[in-house]
Amino acid sequence: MIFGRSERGKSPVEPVTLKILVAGGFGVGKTTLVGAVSEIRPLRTEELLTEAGRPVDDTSGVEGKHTTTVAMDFGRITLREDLVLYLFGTPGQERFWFMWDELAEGALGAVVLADTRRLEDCFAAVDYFERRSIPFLIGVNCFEDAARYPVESVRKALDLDPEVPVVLCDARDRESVKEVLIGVVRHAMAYGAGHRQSVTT
Ligand SMILES: Nc1nc2c(ncn2[C@@H]2O[C@H](COP(=O)(O)OP(=O)(O)OP(=O)(O)O)[C@@H](O)[C@H]2O)c(=O)[nH]1
Ligand SMILES: [Mg+2]
Repeated sequence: MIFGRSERGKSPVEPVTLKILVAGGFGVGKTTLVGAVSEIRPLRTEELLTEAGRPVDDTSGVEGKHTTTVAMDFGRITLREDLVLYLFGTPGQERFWFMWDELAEGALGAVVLADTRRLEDCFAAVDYFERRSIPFLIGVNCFEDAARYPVESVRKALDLDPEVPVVLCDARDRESVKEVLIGVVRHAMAYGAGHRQSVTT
């Protein structure tokens, strides 16, 4: 087959690229999730949690944790030949929330990770996306030592609108995270179409 100059070296389809945010409370597994699926070495901006930070960094419930994200996580995953997601993990701690508006710019949708032992930690993220009409999905990151709750109780506890999907996941597992991301894209396509004027491509 003969290709013209413009086609040479090009992939057959130009993929659509979508931006997805990964939000949720401190230490819920955002950096882990981005790292589990990213096909490029994820960019991380982790800093050591230090003795000096102890009064402001509430590590109760995540005592094994030694680092925290200070700006963002960044990763990429090709869901299909024609669909690429760019993942932006937000910093979990309140003192870094001033960065959220910039990270949210142009986002198609978001995953809000939740830990059932500290469900209240994701209230702020839920509020944030509700207020801005950014479609989101709740991913319940199932830590081994946390009690399992039916998704309906999580939905109730978070007082979610009925269309917001709630899924159980394991932030360390690539296939599980892929399902979550497919869920966000589907939800955002269905729900976002009527609510938002344009989708970034
Ligand atoms: N058992 C278990 N541990 C997990 C899971 N997800 C994350 N972890 C661990 O929990 C800790 C916190 O995970 P991170 O991915 O750093 O959390 P984060 O949400 O990025 O934290 P911040 O950026 O500080 O808000 C790490 O030690 C992970 O290894 C999980 O699904 N199961
Ligand atoms: Mg992190």
